[in-house]
Amino acid sequence: MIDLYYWTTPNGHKITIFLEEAGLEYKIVPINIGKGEQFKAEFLAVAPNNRIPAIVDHAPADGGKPISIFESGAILLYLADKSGKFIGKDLRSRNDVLQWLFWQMGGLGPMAGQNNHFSAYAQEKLPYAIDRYRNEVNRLFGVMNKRLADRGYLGGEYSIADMACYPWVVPWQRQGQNIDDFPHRKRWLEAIKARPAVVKAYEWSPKINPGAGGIRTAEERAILFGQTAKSITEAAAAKH
Ligand SMILES: N[C@@H](CCC(=O)N[C@@H](CS)C(=O)NCC(=O)O)C(=O)O
Repeated sequence: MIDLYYWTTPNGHKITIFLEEAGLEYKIVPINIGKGEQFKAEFLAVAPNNRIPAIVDHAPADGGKPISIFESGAILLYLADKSGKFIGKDLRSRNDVLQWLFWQMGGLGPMAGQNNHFSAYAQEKLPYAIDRYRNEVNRLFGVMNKRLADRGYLGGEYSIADMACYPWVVPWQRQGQNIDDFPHRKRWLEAIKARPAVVKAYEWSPKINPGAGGIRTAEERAILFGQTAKSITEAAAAKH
């Protein structure tokens, strides 16, 4: 049994997609990041970066005590190795999957996150920041489209690299992009969207976070966008 510390965001969807695809048994532990639950001591013990997702595996392969993991890329890699699924089995295909997984973690995810922040969430609309991140996301979409021109999925076969990227491509409109400019990517998006496990993974959203629609209130913005090192020390102090 795996505990998944989850909220209904792209990084959360990556892991429900994997768990559904692999048919692993899991329990959702909701962490409402708009309410500040990512600062609770129990969660910080598992995820010291105060970000979802995180997991606890109660039956690790070495038969030892439960293992906790934070960072979605590390979680996907751990689960792929645990189940022997969705990661290339030979040196070259595994290498392909890992390159595109890390490309998502270091490029697409952070850039799309900043794009969203400056275009949708920032109260002050800064044209330089908006253009900078929208253009960078556009470049990354182009890189991915080219990669998909002559293969079905990023690593060849469907893998954790696709599961990591998919939730960040779904909101392409919100990212200020036109999917029709990226036909190979559009075909890839539709193929993944139609997978029964992906449909099931996204069904958690309305159950866990009914009426989800991003960060709406000043209180939510203060919790999410006003963080400094103090946020963690204050959370730790509040525990005692
Ligand atoms: N690099 C991290 C990023 C995780 C992340 O940014 N999670 C967001 C939700 S998508 C979060 O928990 N935000 C809470 C906060 O900002 O306090 C990963 O891939 O796991």
